[in-house]
Amino acid sequence: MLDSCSFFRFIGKPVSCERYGNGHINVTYLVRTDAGRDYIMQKINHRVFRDVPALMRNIHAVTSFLRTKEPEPRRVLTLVETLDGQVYHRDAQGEYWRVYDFITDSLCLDKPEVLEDFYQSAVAFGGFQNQLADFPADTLHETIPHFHDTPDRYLKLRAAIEQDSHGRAHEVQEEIAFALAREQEAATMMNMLRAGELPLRVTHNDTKLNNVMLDKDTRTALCVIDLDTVMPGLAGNDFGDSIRFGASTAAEDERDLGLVTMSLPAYEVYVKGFLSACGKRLTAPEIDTLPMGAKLMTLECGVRFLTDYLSGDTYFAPHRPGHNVDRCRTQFKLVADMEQKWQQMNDIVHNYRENK
Ligand code: ADP
Ligand code: GN1
Ligand code: MG
Repeated sequence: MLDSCSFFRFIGKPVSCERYGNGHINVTYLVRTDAGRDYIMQKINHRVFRDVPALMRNIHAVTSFLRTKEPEPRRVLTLVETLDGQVYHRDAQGEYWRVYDFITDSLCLDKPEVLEDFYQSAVAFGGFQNQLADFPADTLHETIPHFHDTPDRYLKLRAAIEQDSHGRAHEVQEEIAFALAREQEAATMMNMLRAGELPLRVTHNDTKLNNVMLDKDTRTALCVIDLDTVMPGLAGNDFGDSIRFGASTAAEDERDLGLVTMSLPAYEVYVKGFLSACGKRLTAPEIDTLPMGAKLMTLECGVRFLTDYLSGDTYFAPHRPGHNVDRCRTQFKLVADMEQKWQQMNDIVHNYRENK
């Protein structure tokens, strides 16, 4: 892997390059140099992101735009150029590589250790939307078409059930039934968008807690990372994906479903942080759809894991047999729990909207 390093303008000579982090999509390495500098080098998944040059143009444009508003190095991702001044390198095997400055003295959490961590991620993602509100959204390439088009995710699920290419459908009948029972509701947000009731915004689209860096000493938000899916989208979906991941009381792949619930205190803290960081930008119907965003992003993610399981695990890398069905089950458990807590979820949003 050290070979790939030779194409980038590092400060110092790379001395080590090791796998790093818990992402599902790209392959991430930590590169250290003899000048004491650290970098993040990533092999970009071009099976998922079909047009890497366009994706890198998006990231370059967005990070350059954010940089005009924020001079502190650790508060915006900084791309490291190749020796010939490009923002990515394509190797002889056709793989694409990019490098970022390592965000030093930071924390990246898979689970909030204290509620304040989750609040800080809400501030980061709300602030990200706020800062990009005047970015020209129509110049962004759609890096994965139909990414959060939930009805389209259902079409793909139906096709995978029909094909049953790995003979697994009989094992997941309960999960299939759970998903299909909610198919109509799953179209709510997309229907509102098409009817002009929700605005299209520049969104992050993958607002997991582990896509935010916190300062290791102050534990306050530093920077939003993982910008591959920055595209036009819905604010409620950005909110919702955060709840899906960060308000869960267990890991995304927990096998003991008794441990998996949606924490209302965590949800409340996130509502507060998100509305305070981007609230004035949001319309009343957008704010009203935040609980639905949480439910539908969780349902959609479960549908995606289920589809991938049925199709032979070609998208989300499994680390054990049945990993994607385990992931699907946690998502559906969370959806069921949100259905129980639906009234409180709506009350909390209304309460903070009034007090905003
Ligand atoms: P993926 O799309 O595979 O999730 P990410 O871009 O989120 O890839 O990177 C994976 C992990 O690498 C992150 O969760 C984080 O821990 C770490 N990481 C990514 N970029 C940086 C950075 N600039 N500085 C420090 N750590 C980073
Ligand atoms: C993937 O790349 P990562 O691990 O942050 C996925 C998200 C899913 C998430 C589930 C480009 O995110 O959409 O919600 O896994 N990213 C892509 O953990 O598909
Ligand atoms: Mg990530």
